[in-house]
Parts: sequence; C-alpha cells; structure tokens
Amino acid sequence: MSDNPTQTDTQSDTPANTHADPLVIRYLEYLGPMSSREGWRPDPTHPEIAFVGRSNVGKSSLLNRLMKRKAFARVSNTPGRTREIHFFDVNRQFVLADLPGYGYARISKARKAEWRPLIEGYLKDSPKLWGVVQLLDIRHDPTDDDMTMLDFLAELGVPTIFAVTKVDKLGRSQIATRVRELSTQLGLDPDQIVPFSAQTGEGRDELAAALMSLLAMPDWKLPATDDEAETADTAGE
Ligand SMILES: Nc1nc2c(ncn2[C@@H]2O[C@H](COP(=O)(O)OP(=O)(O)OP(=O)(O)O)[C@@H](O)[C@H]2O)c(=O)[nH]1
Ligand SMILES: [Mg+2]
Repeated sequence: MSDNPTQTDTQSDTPANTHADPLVIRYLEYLGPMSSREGWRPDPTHPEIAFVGRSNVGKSSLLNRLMKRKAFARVSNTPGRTREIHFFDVNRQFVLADLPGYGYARISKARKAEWRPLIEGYLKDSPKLWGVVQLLDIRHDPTDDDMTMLDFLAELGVPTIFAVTKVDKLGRSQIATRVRELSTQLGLDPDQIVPFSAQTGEGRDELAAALMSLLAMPDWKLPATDDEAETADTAGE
C-alpha cells in the first residue's frame, strides 16, 4: 500500500533519550589542592581541562552546574576565595581544574603576584593539559588581565573554549548583542562563545558537549603527524 499513514512508521523513531546528556556524571572525586608551582598536584594520569577567569566571574559556580552538584566546587561572595588550584576527577576519565581568579582589583598586588606563577606555571607545566575554558562575565568588557590571559593561552597553543557567564542577568536580545560585541573584542567568531548561566543551567549541555569534543581530540602537544610531515620525511631520504 503506497498510502500508508506516516504515523505508523514513527513509533520506532521515538527514543526515550531525546535530550541525551553529553556528559553523564557517573563518578566524581575531589582530588585536592595545588597551592604553589612546585607544590602537590595529582598524578597527570588523565587529560585535564582548566577553568580560568577573573575573580568572581563564576568559575566555581559553572563547575558545580557542569557537574550537576550544588556545592562541589566552592562558591563565595568574597572575590579571590579560590586561592589554590582545585582538581576534580570526573568519571575516572578526565580532570577538571578550578583555577584561582586573576586580576581582582581589591586583591593586594602581593597576593596577585603570588598567584600568577601558580596559574601560569600550572598551564605551562601540566603534561596532560588538554584544553582551557576561559570565562568572561557577559556584562563586562574584557579587562587587560583577560586579554593577557587570552594572549598567554594563544601563545601556549592550547585549545581554548570561551564561556560568558551570568547570562541570566540580561535579556535575550541583549545576550546576542553582547556575544557579538565580545567576539569582536576578543577576535573570535561568535559561535566560539558559549553563553552560560550557573543559575538557570543555560549553556550547560553545550559546554559539556564542547568539552567532550575537546577531549576526543589528539594531544595538542604532540608533534603533527600529518601528510606534510610524512612527505617531508620521504623527500629527505
Ligand atoms: N546571577 C548569577 N550569579 C552567578 C552566576 N555564576 C556565579 N554567580 C555568582 O557570582 C559570585 C561568584 O561566583 P564564584 O563561582 O564563586 O566565582 P569564581 O570565579 O569561582 O570566584 P573566585 O573563586 O573568587 O575566583 C557568587 O556570588 C555567585 O553566586 C550566574 O550564572 N548567575
Ligand atoms: Mg572560585
């Protein structure tokens, strides 16, 4: 029969998982803090994703939302609260690193100077650093510190994802406008930026999916093994 009603065919197309979670948290463990460049850090057995941004931008809140936990990473009203790098093992598959905030105006110069070697040292030295998520507050233009971090990451060559936080504070059209403005200021394409709200959960699955794609990529530190390298090899024989 050529005129079969189409609905009879659709029943097999209605899977239960229409909104599959790109990152199901099956196992979560706090591994501990790293408080100086030479200090303790977990064995680099799994790929690590680091979260960087100014104090108070919402790093710890974003991590809690990402991991679907209320207060796993500390959240505070006191900017500069996260003083160490905190490591979380996710699914025994990868490690998330919550870095101290940089550049908060009210933090003394001495303390800022203390943290810089820790943050930059960790990013430079970590053998398993797989990628970085740089956070920016949707309401504010990037500061000099944000631009310094962006340049530092670009120079390092580490794959970087950008998330703009606290989007619940703005309306829909304002969000779109700000994402466009920020992308111009940062020299990025607007779809390289994930709008995120720790309060509503907006952007959680997009960010989780971006992290999973990043983790599926080969180690950026390894030398390229592309055709070009092979051609150069054979040409030299
Ligand atoms: N409305 C709103 N508030 C947020 C959001 N994310 C974080 N906050 C608030 O912003 C403040 C700082 O959040 P944290 O997650 O502690 O920020 P942080 O970047 O980890 O700060 P440091 O550890 O000091 O570097 C807290 O009062 C949070 O409740 C968000 O998406 N929406
Ligand atoms: Mg924090």
